[in-house]
Amino acid sequence: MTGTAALVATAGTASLTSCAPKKTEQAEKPGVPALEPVEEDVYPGSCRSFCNGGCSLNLHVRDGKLVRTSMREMDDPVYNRICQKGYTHPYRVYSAERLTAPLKRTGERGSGSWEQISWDEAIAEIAEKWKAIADEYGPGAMAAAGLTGNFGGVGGNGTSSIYARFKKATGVSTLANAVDAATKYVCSRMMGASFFNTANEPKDLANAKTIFIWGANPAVSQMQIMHFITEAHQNGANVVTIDPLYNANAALSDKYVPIRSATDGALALGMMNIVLQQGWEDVDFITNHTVAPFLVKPDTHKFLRLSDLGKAEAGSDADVPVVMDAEGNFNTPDSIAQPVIEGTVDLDGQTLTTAYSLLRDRIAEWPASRASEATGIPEADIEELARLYACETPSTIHTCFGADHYYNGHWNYSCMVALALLTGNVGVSGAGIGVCNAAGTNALNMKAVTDVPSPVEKAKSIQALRLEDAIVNHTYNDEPCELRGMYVAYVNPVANVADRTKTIEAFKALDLLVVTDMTMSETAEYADYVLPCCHWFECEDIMSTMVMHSCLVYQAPALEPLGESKPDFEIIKLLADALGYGEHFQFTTKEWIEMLLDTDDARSMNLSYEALKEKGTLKRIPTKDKPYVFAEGGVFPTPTKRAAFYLEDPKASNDYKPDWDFEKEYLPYWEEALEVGVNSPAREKFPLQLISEHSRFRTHVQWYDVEALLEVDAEQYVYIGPEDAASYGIATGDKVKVHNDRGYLIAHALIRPNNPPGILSAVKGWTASQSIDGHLSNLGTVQSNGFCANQPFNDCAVAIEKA
Ligand SMILES: Nc1nc2c(c(=O)[nH]1)N[C@H]1C(S)=C(S)[C@@H](COP(=O)(O)OP(=O)(O)OC[C@H]3O[C@@H](n4cnc5c(=O)[nH]c(N)nc54)[C@H](O)[C@@H]3O)O[C@H]1N2
Ligand SMILES: Nc1nc2c(c(=O)[nH]1)N[C@H]1C(S)=C(S)[C@@H](COP(=O)(O)OP(=O)(O)OC[C@H]3O[C@@H](n4cnc5c(=O)[nH]c(N)nc54)[C@H](O)[C@@H]3O)O[C@H]1N2
Ligand SMILES: [Mo]
Repeated sequence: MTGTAALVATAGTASLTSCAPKKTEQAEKPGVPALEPVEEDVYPGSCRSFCNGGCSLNLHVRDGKLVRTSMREMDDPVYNRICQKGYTHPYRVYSAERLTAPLKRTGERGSGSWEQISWDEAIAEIAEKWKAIADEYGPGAMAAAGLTGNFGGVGGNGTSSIYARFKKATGVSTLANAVDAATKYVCSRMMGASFFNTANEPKDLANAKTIFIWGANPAVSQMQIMHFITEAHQNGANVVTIDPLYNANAALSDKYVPIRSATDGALALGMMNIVLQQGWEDVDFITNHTVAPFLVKPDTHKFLRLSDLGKAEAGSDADVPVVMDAEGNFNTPDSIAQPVIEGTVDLDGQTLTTAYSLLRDRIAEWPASRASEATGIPEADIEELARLYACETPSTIHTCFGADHYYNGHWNYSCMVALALLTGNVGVSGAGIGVCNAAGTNALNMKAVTDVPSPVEKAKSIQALRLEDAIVNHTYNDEPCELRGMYVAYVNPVANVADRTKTIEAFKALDLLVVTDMTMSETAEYADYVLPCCHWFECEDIMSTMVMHSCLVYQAPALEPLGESKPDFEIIKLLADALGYGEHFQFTTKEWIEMLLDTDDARSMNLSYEALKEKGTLKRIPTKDKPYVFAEGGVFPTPTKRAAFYLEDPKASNDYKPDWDFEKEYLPYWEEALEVGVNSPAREKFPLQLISEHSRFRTHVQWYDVEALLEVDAEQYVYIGPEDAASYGIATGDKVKVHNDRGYLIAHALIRPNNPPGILSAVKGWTASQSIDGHLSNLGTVQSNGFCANQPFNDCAVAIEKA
């Protein structure tokens, strides 16, 4: 916050006076003539970019206009940060692309013909059509979509927002985006928490001796984390980057390990093989904090439980898995201090095996030589990686979605998580695997958010991977399905769902498509009605989830809504009212925040609306100043409180039943990716892989309209390594066409030594109108894993030619 800021009593409008604006003065520098003091109000704001940085900003407002943003001091100053995206918000707020009035389609879908209508007309017409669809086909024939646009906890797509309440009240289906889903799925089933909750707080990286940047690009995609890694490195931590592309993290690492794409699971299995050979496993952790001593019944694959011994009712809470002592007695884990973790036991004519022995058998299938063959990493390097990770501890795996965006994503991550468990690198300071969200605490009154009646017993979820089925063919999982209309906010499926041509066809077939956005997104182009929402700084909100640090961040309504734009919070209330649910939506944003903070947890951390508004950020960490550690002491948020490298009852997250193969799910498992695997048939016609990179200058499409950033990042390139460039006769600056059976992208080529032979890459987030021709999202497949629904963006085989 600006150092000498004095409180002033006035601000632009009555509604703004309560925001504790600050007046700032230009600091005098020796030798520089003093400038006229500048009158400006400084409001607290929150960047809501889905880099999950959740940075706190000062919004400098003069005469009601945002003139600049600056870093705002956080309640925990180690998270004081701002990036080029945070600095360029004024360009977004006043972008020529901003929508300023509701629009109604007048021509064919996607023809770009619109007429401006009033809010009253728009809401009344939408409600009428919505109700007609719900009356004819049921409330679930309308779906709500939302993703990264704004995770605000009041008016955004945050789980604590009014949007969550609206979905429940209307009984709409949810469009399941199936992005970044393999990691979430693996972490939930193995460690009891979603991927965004299984890492320690970022500042705890200072306590790591070894950091593997494995399938992540923190230099670009987790800027709130990167400096902790560089600081740890300067303080002596080993930093290793495992990535098929040589990126900025690789450049600062002690060791860069170029891995063949989507073979991370094989690497983790090979490393575990070495760990076991060398005796580097953490026996105490395995015994006491994992399912290692549980006994697996061969017929059902389930653990032996008290009910099998006649000591509890099957399925009751008391029916816990049992373990065995050295004398062969069975009892609950609490009653046996040193359970047997290896071997078999005969019981009632069956041979039961400990979960740990089953894991060891699986690992034994993966000697370093096999892992080396699969990954392209020399055996000696795999051995060194195993030693570093298991011996130079605590070790953190900083991972994100590099190995997730493949058909085999969840297999890659199940092996990586098993490696962390085998070596005891979870649940202690300096260790962990995953990404941190809100320092492990929610503290919000989530029950109140959805405490509203719903017209459906259970809302349906429709995978974005099956839009064509659900909308065009009216079938989903071989059953009749009516998906007739969609309300799209905070997301842009036409730009981001794989196989874009199919997405467009599906959206064209909808009876009603309503898009609420700040700008005419590529999805809005196909809408019947486009509703203009405010920029984040034009409405009151909080960032409560999807932030990596440990603070709750306040967003003051610093600016008047541009044109006729309205806050999403108000738009949802208008829609709810017109649809007949208005009585459940009688809140102001202040009341909503107060409702969220009405919990004992929030009170115990002194989180109140007034304090939040005054300070802008409030630390909300149950462990006070000590960094939050996930599953501290090895206590996992699973039913058994243990982590599971063996799953007795694996549940598919993919609801397309025919492909379920349980044999691949009980234990860590790995097989090749779908299109970019070595023997994939797709490779015959399309020999190259295309990796999507995330942009340093955008999050997905957001910031696409910022002139200042377009000056330094003027166009989307296809990156190609020197070897491939030579063999295809391509030079930097050539127009190239990257294509496969699904579509193409035409862009200029840029030869970059970072790309090894066989791998092209391109930055995602460029709109169709910013591309020479085609679109990156034309190229990806919606063919997803038989067990885990996930969009495999990088599992993408292509060919390249000069255009
Ligand atoms: N080819 C390819 N495709 C990919 C990926 C890839 O690697 N390659 N990555 C995928 C991943 S990881 C993700 S998470 C998705 C992201 O996909 P999306 O979440 O669809 O990303 P955006 O296109 O940025 O869409 C966000 C939209 O929300 C709007 N928005 C911003 N703020 C607000 C607000 O306050 N209110 C409302 N109503 N709208 C707002 C923005 O203007 C924008 O149009 O993309 C996926 N798509
Ligand atoms: N600036 C910015 N930040 C963002 C986003 C953004 O668009 N811009 N998007 C946000 C979102 S929604 C997401 S999902 C996250 C994504 O966060 P990250 O997953 O960190 O995303 P990327 O920057 O694509 O980095 C992934 C890295 O994995 C590598 N990789 C690709 N394939 C493999 C593989 O098979 N194995 C291994 N080991 N590595 C592989 C890539 O080369 C790349 O270096 O970033 C978030 N943060
Ligand atoms: Mo993502």
